[in-house]
Amino acid sequence: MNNALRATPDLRAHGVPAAAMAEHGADRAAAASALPQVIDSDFARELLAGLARRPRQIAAKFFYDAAGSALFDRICELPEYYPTRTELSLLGERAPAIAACIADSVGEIGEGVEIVEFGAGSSRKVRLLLDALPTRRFVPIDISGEHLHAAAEELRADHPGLDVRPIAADFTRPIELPAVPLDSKGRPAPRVGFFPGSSIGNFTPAEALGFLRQSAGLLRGGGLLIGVDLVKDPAVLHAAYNDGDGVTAAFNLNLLARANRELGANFELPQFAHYAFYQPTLQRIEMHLVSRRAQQVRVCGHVFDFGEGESMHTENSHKFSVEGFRALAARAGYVPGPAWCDAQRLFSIHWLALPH
Ligand code: AVI
Repeated sequence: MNNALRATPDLRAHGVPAAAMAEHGADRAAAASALPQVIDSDFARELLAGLARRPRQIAAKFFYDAAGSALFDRICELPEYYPTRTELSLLGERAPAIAACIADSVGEIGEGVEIVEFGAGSSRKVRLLLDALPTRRFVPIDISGEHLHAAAEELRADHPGLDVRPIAADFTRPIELPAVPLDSKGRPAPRVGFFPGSSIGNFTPAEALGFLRQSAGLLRGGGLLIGVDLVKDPAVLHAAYNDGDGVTAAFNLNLLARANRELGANFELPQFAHYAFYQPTLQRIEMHLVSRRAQQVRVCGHVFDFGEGESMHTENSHKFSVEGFRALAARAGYVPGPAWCDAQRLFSIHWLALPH
């Protein structure tokens, strides 16, 4: 079998790069009825392109439909997955110092800052910040609209005076924020970005730099508070992405389940294995879905052959040194401020300032 995309109506029309298709033949009969509307979604376009590419790859942002977001929330509770609890306790313990540092850095807080959270999810961590930093408006941005709006409702109920303006969007693309609120004297609220969870690690280094540059443009005069996972014993990293309950495996496989649900694909989930390992030369965890046998899969009318052992690369999770991350932030135009770490140096939280 030649691991090829074989049914090819006109993938170019659906955003699949010509280079990715060049080596593939067409099966027009299968394609005739194969253009459901869902093919216009980003997920459909990127999955088709990713399946046609070698090595096969898809952006990690597609994990987060409602089911994937719920699985990720379960990952965050796992004993092996140290990042969430470590960052939460760091934030809890250091919130007064962090808030004082931010207040000092942005100058006049006036009637409160505006917090913009990138990839807000359940907005659990920002609550610790809201308790410590006078805030008049909170703008959570997340790709998973359902999850986002539910979390926004809960936050409104708990913080009646807070203006909560959720934006369901992919923040890796250019994004427009509502105009900064003005206080009674007409002064703009300082804008504070919040990007916890080390989601920056899910970008390639070039994408991470691109995100930091783009966010610096949005946050001028304020700054960014960002959670960054640290390099450490590979055994600790390995366990965090290979939990005993198989929740991370379910999270990874949900990508295929999502394709079945949304795109009418026919991935047989038991025929794919979750595979996650630490790649020390690139300082990152890689997650893959590995075909357990030779098999064919149909997605939006296109047939893909998987060889036994062939992988689809689904996620990178880069780990950083404190100094390495500060250097990256400085390249993007930030002025790195303090970094707070837990006693075991598992995780770090950085304040990156943006003077006017
Ligand atoms: C969201 N992101 C920072 C998580 C991580 O650790 O890279 C996603 C994740 N993947 C597997 N487990 C958690």
